[in-house]
Amino acid sequence: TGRPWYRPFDSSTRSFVYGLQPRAIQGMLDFDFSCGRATPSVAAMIYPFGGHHIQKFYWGTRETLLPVYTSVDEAFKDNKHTDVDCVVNFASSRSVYSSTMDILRHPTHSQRIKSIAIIAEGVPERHAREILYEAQHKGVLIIGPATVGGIKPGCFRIGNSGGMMDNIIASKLYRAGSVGYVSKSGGMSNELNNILSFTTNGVYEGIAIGGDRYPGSTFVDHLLRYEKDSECKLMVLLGEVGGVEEYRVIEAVKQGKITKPIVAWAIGTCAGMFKTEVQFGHAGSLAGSDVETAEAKNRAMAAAGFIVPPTFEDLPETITKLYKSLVQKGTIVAQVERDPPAIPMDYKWATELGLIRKPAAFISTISDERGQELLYAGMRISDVFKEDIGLGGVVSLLWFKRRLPLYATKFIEMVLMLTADHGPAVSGAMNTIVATRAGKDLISSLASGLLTIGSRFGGALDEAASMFTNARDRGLTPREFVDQSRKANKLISGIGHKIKSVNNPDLRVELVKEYVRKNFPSHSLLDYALAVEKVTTSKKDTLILNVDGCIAVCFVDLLRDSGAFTPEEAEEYIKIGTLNGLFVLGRSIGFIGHHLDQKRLRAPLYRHPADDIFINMADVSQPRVLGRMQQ
Ligand code: Q5B
Repeated sequence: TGRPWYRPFDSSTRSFVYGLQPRAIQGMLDFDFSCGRATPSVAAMIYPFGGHHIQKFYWGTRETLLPVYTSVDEAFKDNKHTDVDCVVNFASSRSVYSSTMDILRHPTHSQRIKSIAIIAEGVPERHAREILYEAQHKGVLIIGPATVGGIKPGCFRIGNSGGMMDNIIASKLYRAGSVGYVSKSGGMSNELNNILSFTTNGVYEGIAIGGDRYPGSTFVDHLLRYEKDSECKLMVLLGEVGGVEEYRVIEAVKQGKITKPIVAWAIGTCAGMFKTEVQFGHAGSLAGSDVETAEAKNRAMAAAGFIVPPTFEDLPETITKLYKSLVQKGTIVAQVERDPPAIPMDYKWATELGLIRKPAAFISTISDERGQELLYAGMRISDVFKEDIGLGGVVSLLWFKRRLPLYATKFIEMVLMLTADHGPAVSGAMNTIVATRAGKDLISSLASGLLTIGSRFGGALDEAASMFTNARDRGLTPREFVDQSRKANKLISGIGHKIKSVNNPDLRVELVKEYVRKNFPSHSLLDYALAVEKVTTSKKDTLILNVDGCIAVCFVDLLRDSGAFTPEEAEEYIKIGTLNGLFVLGRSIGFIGHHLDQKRLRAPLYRHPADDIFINMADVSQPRVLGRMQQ
């Protein structure tokens, strides 16, 4: 990639991210976009589970696709990503060793990778040392383990370094400044990003080396790079109690290898206030000897000519002074500040902040599963059982959004039980059976049966409700209603049955009538329908009030006279097809039963006997010629 050794990251750095880290990658891409990068800094992901696939990310307001490879080898193969020279390794402490070694020891492509950031915490020290040995051997810069990584403003962001996008913008990390810093922790790096944004022209590069005792690269490694890089004008070293890394920097300064000004502070000066030795957050932040205390380090760094503030609180002022003097000397030439870029905010985040609103595409008012407990029309599922509202109660909640009186929910259950099946010969059951025998699955066979329900079979409830209601509301006598229907050549829905008749009554209808007469406050429409039945059966004894018709008129009585619905609601439920729903729901039980029955019987494919079909092609024996040829 032609970058000098001291500048591993620039605005064309491309990386592989090891691990499935969509949020971190989106953060990297948002950062890239804010910097005005031409291409995303992540070229691909490597993730051993889930197979080779592609993931979608935002690139500004548009979307871009990134491949997910299942191994390091697959990512390197065929020279697909020759521009990649960095790996951000999110593998867990268990797999970070093998994945990093896979990269470092890759037989043909390991030379391409120049830097690896290892994010995992808890990497065994032996593994960390072996990785470091291999990396040094191959000339690969290791950042971490146990680090957020680092950031090169305007160029490249390692994983989640720099925090949320609003932090990145506030700390002006979308463009380069002149200060190179090193710290151990990601949290303190964020603090430095912030301090440097208001005390100087900003960060040139910042690296958190990680808190372990054996970091893959140390303060001095990065400071030596900054020394060499002419764009970096001053350095900040934020050390801490424990270890001797600060002394290696002192050594480099003494040897003249580092000449640029360093503002430095070792955190943990409060350790002396404790009676016993204090282990701070990081694995390495424990003073093993006097020289490892923060106090001793600050004294030694000051003695070596570093600019060490009296306290950490004085750090901003100390940096400001140094920065101003460098500007005065002309070492730093302040650039014209550019406007912070507009970063598209994630919809979810913007909604959480209350910044945007959007009309919902759907409205739903019957159930809610988002809370701790599922709600049916506001009633907790546990209460559904506690109060034993039964299936009728559940239907009343989900269909009518209210509790109905017990006689009504019992009626709903009765209807479902009565309509559950009517033998294998009815059209819907036949279709279910034929579909099952053709090898279809339960849902297809059920659907095949359900699709048969219509105005003649099982789907006559809605029209029956509306015809009887209209006739009665218009003040028609039963005979006038029958006569008018006949004149209009219209069959009365809810009247007539293929096999049931006055002499062979449908006992289901008898049960419904009995229940309604006993339990409903009013059954005026049922009475009207029975009067109509008297007229129709006087003509033909199969023209009885059938099961569809009887349930329909009784349900209208319930809607109109139970007191649970307004007149408008009652009309609406008749109009929107509620009543056929009762037959559909009930009969689904039977259709599923027929499907299972046929499966159990291993029933073979059904083919209807041709001799049972009168085939007559007489009227097509001389095919008509259509269109132009006819002329
Ligand atoms: N006529 C049900 O027909 C059936 C008349 C009528 C005035 C009428 C027929 C009909 C309306 C729709 C209806 C639900 C097709 C039925 C159900 C569930 C089921 C099914 C099961 C289960 C029966 C003979 C003569 C003709 C007609 C006249 C017939 N219906 N007049 N109003 N409604 N009803 N469907 O027996 O002068 O001789 O020409 O469409 O309510 O589906 O068990 O099978 O649980 O699964 O073939 O119970 O009534 O009678 O059509 O030969 O007519 O009566 O005009 O007069 P049929 P057709 P004419 S319950």
